[in-house]
Amino acid sequence: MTLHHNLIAGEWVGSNGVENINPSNTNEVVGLYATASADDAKTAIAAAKAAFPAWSRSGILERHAILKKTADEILARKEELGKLLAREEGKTLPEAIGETIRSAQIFDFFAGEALRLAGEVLPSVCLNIGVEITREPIGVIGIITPWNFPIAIPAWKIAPALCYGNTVVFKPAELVPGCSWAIVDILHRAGLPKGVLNLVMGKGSVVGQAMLDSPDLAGITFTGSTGTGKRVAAASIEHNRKFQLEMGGKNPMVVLDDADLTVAVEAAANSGFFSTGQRCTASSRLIVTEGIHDKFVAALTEKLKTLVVDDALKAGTHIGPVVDERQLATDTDYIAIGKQEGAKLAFGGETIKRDNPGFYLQPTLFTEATNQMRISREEIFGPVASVIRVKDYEEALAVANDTPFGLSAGIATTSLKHATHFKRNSEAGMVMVNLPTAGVDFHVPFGGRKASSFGSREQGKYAAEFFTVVKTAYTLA
Ligand code: UN1
Repeated sequence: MTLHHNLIAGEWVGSNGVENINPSNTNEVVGLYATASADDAKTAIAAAKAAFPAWSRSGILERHAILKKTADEILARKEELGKLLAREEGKTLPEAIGETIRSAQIFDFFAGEALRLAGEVLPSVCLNIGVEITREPIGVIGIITPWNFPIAIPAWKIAPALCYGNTVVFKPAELVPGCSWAIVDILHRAGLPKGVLNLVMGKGSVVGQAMLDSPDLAGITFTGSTGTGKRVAAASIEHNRKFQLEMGGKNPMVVLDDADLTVAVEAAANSGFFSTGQRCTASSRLIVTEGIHDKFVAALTEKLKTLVVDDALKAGTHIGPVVDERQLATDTDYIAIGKQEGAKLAFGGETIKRDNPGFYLQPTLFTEATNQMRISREEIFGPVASVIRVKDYEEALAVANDTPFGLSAGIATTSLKHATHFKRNSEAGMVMVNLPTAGVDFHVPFGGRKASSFGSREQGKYAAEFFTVVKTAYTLA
């Protein structure tokens, strides 16, 4: 099997390979990927630092062309890359192809943004002085990405970093190096100068730690667990470095008596269970008012019965496997905790066997849950959701906001008054009306509040906040 190397200073290097295993069939090795050492990470950071002066002054047409070429190749190879994604991560092939298209759209968007870099010109309060406000790249950016969106999240961090003239050291999640390797290969062949983008695949404790400890990273953008996010924050403050964190969620979906039942059930099934519930935007707290509660639980349970859990590549699969053994153990531990806490297991809860050995788990629904239970407060990151019964809209809103997290929140209602009030009063970064809490656009800001996020928003033109620094220049006329 060929070894996929790390890219450091424009060269493909590295020898130690680890196997990338397919969670739908653990007998299958998707590929062999190099692991970087702490010294490799240091060399990559030095290469990115050396490449920064030239790249930060590169022409916008060059940046546009490279990002556009990358978008076009990803799109042209969407079936192949989607299949790779489904094999390494376990989301279904249609979901994986969708994510691959999204990643092409992100590169396309930032190819355009490179041509739209702009500033402001203002008069000074003093006579005969002009003020210019411009945005400059910040320097070398460390990018650390999670396993659940192996191609979209790398895209939405790498594309703006390069678009605004930064250089990059990129460490993808250990479990899913395949898509990351593929997009780095595409960007490299699209003509990025040596050292502008470096790939260091490997362990968080080794490669990630070397990045956190480096005085030469001007910024780190991280998506992953709350625990690691806190370590990124602490190390970044130590080094006076900019940081942007996207972490967990415990997203509520409110269902009111006046909801369209079909709309509510579709939204809950999608955001609770699709992508195997492995999305920080998944809704795991279904907060349902009394009048519709029993009908909603019955209809959602019927819907769950129809969802096929199987190999991610099989036609007709709705829910692929859990990503690995460790995540499966977390999910089943939480299912046991939910039962101990007194929630009622309304559907699922069991691991299942399929033709191939894989990490298959039934979509799992608890009812009679309270918002104080651990299954309602802690992020599980699996296909597990709980229904919390409430009296009315006011109680639903209070319960929705009573959480340490604040990424995304949804409401299913036909009342304009309640939808409007919820949009205004939800303490989440993103609010969805009659839509799933997960599955976001690529051209608008993404991010949350409270323990879900830290720093400025990702995606769309708001990405410029993190990837640039503002300069104010005064000139005497
Ligand atoms: C989506 O719901 O479409 O890690 C995107 C995550 C998020 C991305 C969610 N950063 O799940």
